Order: sequence, then C-alpha cells, then structure tokens
Amino acid sequence: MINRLTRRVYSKMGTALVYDEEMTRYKLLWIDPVCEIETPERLTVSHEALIRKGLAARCVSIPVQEATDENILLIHSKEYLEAVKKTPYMTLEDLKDFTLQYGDVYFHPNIYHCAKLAVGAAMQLIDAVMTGKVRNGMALVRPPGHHSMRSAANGFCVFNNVAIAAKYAQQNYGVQRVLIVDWDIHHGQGVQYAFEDDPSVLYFSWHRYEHQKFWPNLRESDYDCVGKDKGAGFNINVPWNKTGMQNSDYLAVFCHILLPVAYEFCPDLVLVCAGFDSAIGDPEGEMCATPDIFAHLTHLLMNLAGGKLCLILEGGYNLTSLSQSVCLAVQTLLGDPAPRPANLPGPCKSALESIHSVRSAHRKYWSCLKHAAEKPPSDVSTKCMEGGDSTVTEPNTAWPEPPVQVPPPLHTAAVLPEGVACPDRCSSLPQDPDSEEGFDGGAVSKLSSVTALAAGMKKNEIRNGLALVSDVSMAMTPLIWQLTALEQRVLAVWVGDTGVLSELPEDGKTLTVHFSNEAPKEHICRYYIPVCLQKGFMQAAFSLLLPLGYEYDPGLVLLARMPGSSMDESVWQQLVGLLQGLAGGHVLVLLQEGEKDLVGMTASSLSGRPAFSLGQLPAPLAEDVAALESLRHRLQTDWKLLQTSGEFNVT
Ligand code: X5A
Ligand code: ZN
Repeated sequence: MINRLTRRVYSKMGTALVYDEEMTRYKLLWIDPVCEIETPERLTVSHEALIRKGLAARCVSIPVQEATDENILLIHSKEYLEAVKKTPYMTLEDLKDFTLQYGDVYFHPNIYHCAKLAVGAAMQLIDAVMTGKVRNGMALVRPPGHHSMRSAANGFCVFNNVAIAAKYAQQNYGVQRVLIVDWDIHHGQGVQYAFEDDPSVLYFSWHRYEHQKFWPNLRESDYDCVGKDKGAGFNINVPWNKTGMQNSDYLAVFCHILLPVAYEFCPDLVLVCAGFDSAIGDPEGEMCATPDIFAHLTHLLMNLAGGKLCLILEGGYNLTSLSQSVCLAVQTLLGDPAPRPANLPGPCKSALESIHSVRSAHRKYWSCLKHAAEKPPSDVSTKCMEGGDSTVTEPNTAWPEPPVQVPPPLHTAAVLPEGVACPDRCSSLPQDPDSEEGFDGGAVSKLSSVTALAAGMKKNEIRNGLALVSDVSMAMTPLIWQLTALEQRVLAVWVGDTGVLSELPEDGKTLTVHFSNEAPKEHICRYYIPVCLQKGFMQAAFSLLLPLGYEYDPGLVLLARMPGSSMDESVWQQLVGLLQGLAGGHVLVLLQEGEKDLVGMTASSLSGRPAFSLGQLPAPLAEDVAALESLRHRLQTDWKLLQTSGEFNVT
C-alpha cells in the first residue's frame, strides 16, 4: 500500500536546481594568496556550463530566499550571528581586522547577504525534496559552509549551510536519520563538531590530510575520531595521506566503507557537501580523480533514502574541472546514465592503508565492518610512512573533456511473451514473426528478440530492457553466447538457488557472478564467481559485485533471476538500481514469466525510479560474513578493487 503511494508520488518528480546570481556579488577586496582562489566565477562558470549543456533547462529551477536568524541559530551562536550582521557596514579596514580573527576566510560588505542566501538555498532544496516537489537536486551556492563553526568563520565559509539544512530537515519534516557525505577535499570540521555526539546524523568525510600536514591540520580529522558519547561511530573520517588519489581510490572507499555503513544506517535523507576540489586539476586538492567519477558517486547515493538526495556546493577551484564535475553530478541526478568509468587499476597503497584504518576503527560500531581486520597495534604504517609510494602517480593536470553523452531515445524496452501486458513506463518491442526457433520452448519470447534488444543497446538506441521468458535457466547459456558476439565484455549476474550455468565462454568475454544459497558445484575461476550466502546479498553487492563490475568495465550487464530465489525483492530492486552505474546504464534483465511483483518493481527501477528503502539492515550472519571475506580474499590478486588493506597486512 505504502509502496503504491510512494510510486505515485515519485512518478512526476524531477531534479531541482537552486541558484541565485546574487551569490556571485562578493569577492576578495585585498591581496591574500590563500583566499584568491575563491572567486565569483566559480558560480558563474558552473551555472553557464549547466545552461550550455541544456541541463539547467531540464531542472526545476527554484528561486532563493534568505535564511532567517532562527535558521542560522540552529547551528551558530547569537554572538557570532550579531558580529557577522555588522559586516555590511564596516569600512575596508574594519573588514580586514574582523577577518583576522578567523582562519583562511575573507569578508566583504555583501557576504552576509550572500551567506544568508546560501543557507536559504540549502533549506529550499530540502523543502522541495521533502514536500515531493522534486526527487533530488543541487544548490549552487557561495559562500560554502562546511568549515564554519558555531562561533567562527573559517575556510571561505561563513554559515554552515549543510549542517543547518540537516537540522532544519529534522525539525520541520520529522526526518530522523540524515546522512551527510562530504566529498570535498577538505575536512568539514564544522559539520563534524556540530554532530559529533549526535547519532541521528552520520557524517562521512574524506579529505587530504598528509598526516596532519595539510590544512586545517587538525588531529580530529584522523580516522580514529569516530564521534563522541551517543554519537560514537557516527563520524567517519577517511584521511588521504598522499595527493594524486584517483578514481579507483574514491570508488574503493565508497564500496568498502561508505555504502555498507550508509545502507546499515538507513538514512531518511542524504545531503552531500559537494565540493569538487577533490577532482583533477584542483590547486587545493592535487588529486587525480576525473570529473566523471562524480557521476558515479552521485549514482551510488541515489537509491538511499528513497532517492531523497540533495547536493550543496562547497569547494572547487579549477573552473574547468569544477564546471565539468557539477554538470556530471546534475546530469546523473536527472537520470542520465553515468559514463563508463575508465582505467580503474585498483586503490594505491596509501589509500588501502587509510581504508584499512577506517574499517578497523569502525568495526565495533557497524555490523557490516565487524569482520574487518583489526589494525596492527603498533600502527606504524599510517603514522610514519613517508615517500616511496610508487603507485601514486604524479599530479596530472590534463584530462580529456567528458564526452557529450546522448541518452538513448528509448529508455526501457520489454520483450514479452504473447498476451502479457507491458509493465508501466516500458515500451514493448515488436516480436519478429519469422524469427528463428524459440530458445525457451518456442511458446514465448524468441532469442532473436532479446538479442535485438541487446543490439539496440549496443547502438545506444535503447538504454535498458526487460525480457520475460518461460524458463530463465534454459535461456541463460545461449543468451550469454549471443551477447558476447555483440559485446566485448558482458557482466552476467545470476541470481538463483537452483540451476547451473554450463559451458560459458571462458575467455574473459563474460564475467559471471552467481548469487545463491547453495554451495556451488562449479569451480570458481577468474571469470566465474559463485557467491553462496543465506541473506547477506546487499553487503555482497557493495563489497564484491560493484568492485568487480567497475574493474571489469562491461559493455552490457545481464541480470537474471531464477524463480524461487531466496534474494529479498527489495534487495533485488536495489541491485537493479546499482548495476545501472555500469555499462553506461545498459542493463538487460531476464525474469521468469509470471513473477508479477518482481516484473513491476524491476521495470520501475529500470525506468529510473529510486528503489524502495530496505529498512535498517540486520546484522549479517556470521557464516555469510566468513564466506564473503574468504571469497574477497581469494579474488583480490585478480581484482584489485576488492582489496581493503595494503600488502603489509595480507595474511
Ligand atoms: C570550502 C573549501 C577551503 C579552504 C582552504 C583554505 N574551503 N586554505 O573548499
Ligand atoms: Zn574544499
């Protein structure tokens, strides 16, 4: 019942873009090499790029209103607010003096006005998402917020836009749990301080740290600061101790830390401190992740909280990489497929050490990390390792412009047996009347129709599709052979407790991951991976399937489900959603005819709806954890994205 209602509400929802040019009307008025990168062009260039690429026009544009004192006081002190209120009337000399009491920030006669708009913009995005006017959205704001504290401006930030927005959502919409993902390259210490003893707000931040040598040089930015009192475990810091981190490093942190914990936390709302100084070319971050990674980071968060995802701009100082990254994030919010992630060699050694440290610091708080190896007591590796990391590449300042991506004209196609009604939001593909012999008994869909669907995807005429067959098990092997004739690499995900896949290609043209609750009869090899679990499929999706999928980089994903599978329907729906981050969204789902509920929710996910929330995940079974860990361990040498610790700890 609730599902049906939610579905109805979602059916018209789009993406909000919250922006006001007024926020470009303040700038640095004196010479300060630290602050000169924070310019009005950061906003104008990003906004113009959204217009040029036709993205702004596809968003619901929301005008900005100033936040009130009451809103600002949700996080800041009365004294601080009163002090900032005086800045519009200050002389240049007074402004300089006022600025001096804070770190790495500047004031301007119009910044108080803009800061109120920035908070207001974040809150209006919350309003639009929480009232169901839109599904998700982005606020383009200046000044940024995540460094500002209760009584202090800091790091270009005046008021803490995202922290205020989180509190506002909790107070006005009965939101219980808020996840804040801070992918800006600086530690949002202001957000950490605001919620460090609060278990209702989970704050995750990765940040350039270099063993405390990088600004803001705080001891409390390290991985062992996990939150206080009741909030212990609800503050997750991932320190980057080297520059030059790449797409693999970011994805590995999402797969092995953020996503498992976030799904276990089960937020009602997800906010992103969306700074793009973590992208290549940024003078502050000096990292090497390319703008298209933000399409994936966004996509991976879009099925949490029933899709309620709000991105609020923080940093980003290379105008080219900033505007490209903003466009890719917004494009993904709008539902366009993410570009295929190129070149994922696995995380570097320094990233693996960070991942290992974080997982180990949080194992006592999160059941999904319970099995994480304990950190060696000496802890030498993270504290004293300097230099000699050959796997970190030199900071690179050139990267290709993200290709113009044209979403396929047909979003979701269906191949259906005669007499079966086409599910909502799908288009039925006409059956070829003189096609060859049926491959599932001849009574229903023909192999040629399914192959035609896949060929449509290959030509980018169709994004994804659903085929109903009378016998999934019989259809699978011939279909895989057909698909590998079309595509270089096919990722086949096989969900079923019965049935065997025999005689699959073994040349790497297909990678098969088989989820079941029965011990596999087949032999595990690099390209055939049986995953035998009782119920921990969601954890397996993050820590095994996604890393494998990303590293393999398929041109097509085939997802097939046997009737009577023990995989929960809502987990299945999440899987359909998450896998669309691969292969440019080209996912072909094979279902057994007659599984009515499944057909509906699969079609819904394929058509771009967020999956239903899973509820707070129960602790995984010990035997599932053991099975998953041993599998991950065995496969790590072939698949580097499965790693969660450096060689120093591999046993
Ligand atoms: C929002 C943001 C960075 C401040 C750097 C000061 N602030 N060195 O990215
Ligand atoms: Zn930043």
